[in-house]
Amino acid sequence: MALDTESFELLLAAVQRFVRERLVPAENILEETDDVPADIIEDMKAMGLFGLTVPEEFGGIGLCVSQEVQVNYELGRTATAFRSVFGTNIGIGSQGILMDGTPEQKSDYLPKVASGELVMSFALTEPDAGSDAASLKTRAELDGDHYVLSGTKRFITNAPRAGAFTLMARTGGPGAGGVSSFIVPADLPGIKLGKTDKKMGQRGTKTCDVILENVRVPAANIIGGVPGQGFKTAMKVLDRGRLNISAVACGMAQRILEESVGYARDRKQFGKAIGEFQLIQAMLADSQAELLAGWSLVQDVARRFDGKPAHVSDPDISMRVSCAKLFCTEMVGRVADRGVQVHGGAGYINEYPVERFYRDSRLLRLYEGTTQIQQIIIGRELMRQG
Ligand code: COS
Repeated sequence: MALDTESFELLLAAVQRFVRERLVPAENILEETDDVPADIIEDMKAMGLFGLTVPEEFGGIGLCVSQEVQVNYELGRTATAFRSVFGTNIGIGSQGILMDGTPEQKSDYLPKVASGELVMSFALTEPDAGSDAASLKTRAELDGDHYVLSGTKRFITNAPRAGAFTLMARTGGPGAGGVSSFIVPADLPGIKLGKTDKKMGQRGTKTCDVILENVRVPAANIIGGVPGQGFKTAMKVLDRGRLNISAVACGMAQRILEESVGYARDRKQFGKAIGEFQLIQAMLADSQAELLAGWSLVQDVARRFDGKPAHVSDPDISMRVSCAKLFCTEMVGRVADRGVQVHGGAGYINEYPVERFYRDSRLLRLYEGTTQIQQIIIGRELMRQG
């Protein structure tokens, strides 16, 4: 599955223009209102951004992973909250249905996802199950042809905007084998949302608890129809999600670098532009080199991803995804830190975009698996391969 090259080039150019002309100028509004303006969301729907990765047969654009990472690179060049409006839809919110869903689940949900009519979000994390995702406690008890779900999901991105969740709950015994993934419509009786989290950065991205109290979900809503497969679905979804976070990290690093070079050209000290000093150039050079290394890695892993069927997982590719997530998200942390340093005191003032990117980038090392979880995945696979 991929969009033909000519159409993709046009789409990418349109996304670049949209980021430059619509999103970058709205970054301050986002920061002040903690929300994405409604007219921007409408423009995103009109551009087809809600259906980027949904196959054409279900009304989407049908990008392959190599194309998706390029779009995410461009979106990384502005505030992350813009992407989060539709990012869960085309990413972790709906990929489970795409990868492992039954034909009925695909035809019921994916067209609505692609049009933006249905916003989906991914609900795995719980108060006591973060990195140790397989220990999740949300119960799903079979009762006739329904499951009754009770539990709390935490830090759920886009929950306040979601029409449905891809939600992991325990249908069986302890551990990964007891977990199933459900499609849970957000308006079912018994679902409540907690208050919106106040975060360090990524303002405009909405996250909150999702509390389930005896929520009756049809058994037919188990993704793929077979209980006990949900942890694997979640991990496969996260593999693709982590690669996309890596692409966002590279785009963000590119923007921070551009802001830093621009500042270094304009700002004069000791009688000349600070960019003429080699100590400033050294910081810019390190950022450029690391950014190019990260982006090459992302594109390589994306090509490997495209070389296999979407629903099949490959431990070697999962390991490489973790390398990309680890390297690129740590890399953007260093680039953001240097960006602030190049700006000097101005970099600590919120008039300059680097201040916001410094805060926004911090989350990339945490969500969709911390750096330490990526290290564990890489280390385990190295030991397995021998
Ligand atoms: N694709 C497909 N299947 C996978 C997989 C992948 N990428 N990773 C693991 N699995 C399978 C394993 O093969 C295993 O299957 P079997 O029981 O048939 O052998 C099963 O899933 C359990 O895997 P594992 O034993 O590795 O599970 P662990 O409990 O040890 O946990 C980690 C694995 C730590 C990697 C996992 O819990 C994780 O990624 N944690 C971070 C969670 C996260 O990213 N949270 C962010 C939430 S979204 S913002």
